[in-house]
Amino acid sequence: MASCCNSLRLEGLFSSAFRSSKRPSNPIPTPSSSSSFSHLSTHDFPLKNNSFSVSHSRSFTIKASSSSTTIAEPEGIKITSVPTKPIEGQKTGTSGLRKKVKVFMQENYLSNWIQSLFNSLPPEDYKNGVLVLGGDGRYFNREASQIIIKIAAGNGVGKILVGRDGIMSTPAVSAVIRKRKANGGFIMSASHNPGGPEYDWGIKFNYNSGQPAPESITDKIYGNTLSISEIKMAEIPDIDLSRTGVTKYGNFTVEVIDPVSDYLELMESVFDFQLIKSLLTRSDFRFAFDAMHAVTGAYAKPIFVDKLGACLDSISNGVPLEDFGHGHPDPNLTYAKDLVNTMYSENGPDFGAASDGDGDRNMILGKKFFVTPSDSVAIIAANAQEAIPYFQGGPKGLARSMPTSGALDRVAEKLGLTFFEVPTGWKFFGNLMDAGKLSICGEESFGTGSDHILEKDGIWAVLAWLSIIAYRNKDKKPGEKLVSVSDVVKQHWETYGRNFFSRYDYEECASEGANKIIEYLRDLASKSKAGEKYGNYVLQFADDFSYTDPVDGSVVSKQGVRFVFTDGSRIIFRLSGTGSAGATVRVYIEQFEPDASKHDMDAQVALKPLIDLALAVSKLKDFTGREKPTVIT
Ligand code: VG1
Ligand code: CO
Repeated sequence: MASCCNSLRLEGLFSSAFRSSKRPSNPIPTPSSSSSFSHLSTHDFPLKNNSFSVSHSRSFTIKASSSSTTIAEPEGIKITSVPTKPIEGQKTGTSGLRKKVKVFMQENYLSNWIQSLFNSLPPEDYKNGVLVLGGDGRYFNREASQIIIKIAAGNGVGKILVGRDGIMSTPAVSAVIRKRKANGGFIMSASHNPGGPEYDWGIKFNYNSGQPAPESITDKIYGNTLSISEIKMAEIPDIDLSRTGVTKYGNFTVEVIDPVSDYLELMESVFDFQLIKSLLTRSDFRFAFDAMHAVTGAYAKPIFVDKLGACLDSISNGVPLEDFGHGHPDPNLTYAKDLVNTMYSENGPDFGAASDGDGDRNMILGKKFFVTPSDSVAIIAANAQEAIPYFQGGPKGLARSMPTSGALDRVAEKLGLTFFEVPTGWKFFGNLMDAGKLSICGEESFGTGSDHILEKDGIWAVLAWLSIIAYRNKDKKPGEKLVSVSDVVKQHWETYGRNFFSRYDYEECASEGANKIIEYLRDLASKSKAGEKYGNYVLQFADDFSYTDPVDGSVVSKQGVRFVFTDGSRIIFRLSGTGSAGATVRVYIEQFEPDASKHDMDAQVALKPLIDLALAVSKLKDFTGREKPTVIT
């Protein structure tokens, strides 16, 4: 046992790993001893209603009306045509379709969307093909898994690979699609949005290189939801997802797979696990990971503890729960408060990290130190070649979403790398990666990743940071002062300057006021002229960001109104595309500071004049009636 474990008992506010949950019912077990059952026939398939299957009487979202007709019986599977009608509002946002659980539970709501997706894909992309199905363990995933499996079978899919208990993180789904050469995959998650009967559910579709479906597909799906008239359902029993193994029904196969192994294998090929282990097992280094009762609970123990030698106590909230233990699985300073308190306490750990609902976001903290995500991606890019074997030959290109700070731009410039600025949402990075133009990218919203898969990847970001810290300390003897997270960040600022950055979120505003703000700013931007004075700032340009994809030439517009000043400072406004109720206004504020003597300032203090300017220019209080933001990052 690693010596660190003796010193790693975290007290006080830090909740210990695998503690009894605030909501102990239906915990979804972490991967452990699973028995395999192969080639069970329909007859010996366990039809009993165990905790992960759904009784037919609870399959309420499928309207099996008396007018259903049998449309085919290929080799023993009966496929039924279930009549349905279009449902309004099934347009996907920044990342998949997200609504309240109650909306998804309405008759045929989920089924209509899934069938519309099959109606949107060329048949050769799924007929007799392989699809992947995973999710973050949230409420309604069990029912949804069974519905998706039946509609996939009904549409002629050959095989579906499902994570045990329906669990698979977004990055792991992307990894499995790529490794198993699947045609695509579904992710049952509303990501960082809260879960439970009163909260959110969501569905995302990733395509054949594991990337989030581009707008060309999601627009087609939306179009088809407006004209749908039938759902093709296979009449097969509910699948027991609690055990790995293969089940066949005629030409259709369901394989329940371990959600961790393919992903772990990929991580071992990207990083030097021995190097990371040498850090995590040091007695003078303490690590803390908060899985927020979300999907990385299933990954944290096998990866950080079993493989890399971290202590079990270093994992908190490590069991995925249907309602995330009443939490909001968003790893930021507001919603990951327990971890933040631990990291800022006297004698806190040296390194802290958290991940979101579906495991694609990350927050990185040092001892009493928060790494802003815009800095995080820049620092990973600057250190990748020396600390991470996957980047041995150097990264190919770098990219960030438009509102993310320009810290990464400076690294690209110094390293002589191609650089891209794309709209908010990971789907815009995929084409660049597929075309071999991009290696490392990130968003200010706690998303960081590389072309090892085509999704942002929370655990990857944590391993990247651990690699950097481990590399910097590899020759340090016990007792010698270690290079800390804050040392790495401060050295980076010394070299590149500091891009102060903050984001203000005004959640659940009335849609009307929120829309008006954006209309007002769009108008203001279109009328503004270079050289105009905004307080002490001089305008360089203002616009509503639009983007032409350099690979396929597709154009997206209205991606955020930005005011860029002559000193490089920016204020940016956009509406969230991931909410399920009302509207969230996001205000992004950035200012570059080359002077190292000012780098230690608190971001809120350094940015105060610019924040005040942003609020005044947008008349935010007047339009929303809000005095204060709900979340400050
Ligand atoms: C937010 C973030 C965006 C991120 C998206 C999905 O979108 O700003 O950067 O890609 O969430 O992340 P919006 O439209 O609400 O600003 V996740 O982890 O929720 O899939
Ligand atoms: Co997410």
